[in-house]
Amino acid sequence: MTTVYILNGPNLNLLGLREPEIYGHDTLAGIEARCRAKAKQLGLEVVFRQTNVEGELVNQIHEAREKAKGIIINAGAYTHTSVALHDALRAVALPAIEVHLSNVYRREAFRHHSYISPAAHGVICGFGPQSYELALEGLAAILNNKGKA
Ligand code: CA2
Repeated sequence: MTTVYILNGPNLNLLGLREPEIYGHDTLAGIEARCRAKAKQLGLEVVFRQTNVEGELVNQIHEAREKAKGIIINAGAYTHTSVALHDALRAVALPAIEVHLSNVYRREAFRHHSYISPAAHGVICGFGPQSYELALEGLAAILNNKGKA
């Protein structure tokens, strides 16, 4: 079975508990369940992780190099700050999809820049938890050579 890593960054463990007007009512566990159901339909195995620590995200990206064929990443606020995540994604050279629950371009200007995007195959934002399911579909297409590489 083809494995994909779904990596989540800081504060996403609080989903469903705070700021539902921005991030909705789903918890991260609920999003994980939706991802597992979608991955099953697509014939993919999912490793789903969350950490508040930037270096742990770097380590998880490195781990994916050995254990996975692709990465879906919501790096949270590190999206807008982390050269280390940019470098890690470039270094492992796996197809990566950047996801965001919110439409970051409708929000504060500091969310309009991403260090992840130049290292990603594609970006999906603004669809709430469905952003993750759309990312899984896109990644599956890439891995089946049906998506633009
Ligand atoms: O829209 C997204 O998915 C974000 O990656 C979420 C990040 C934010 O910094 C990015 O600009 C966009 C923040 C995640 C914080 O999640 C919270 C959940 C509940 C309460 C407070 C924060």
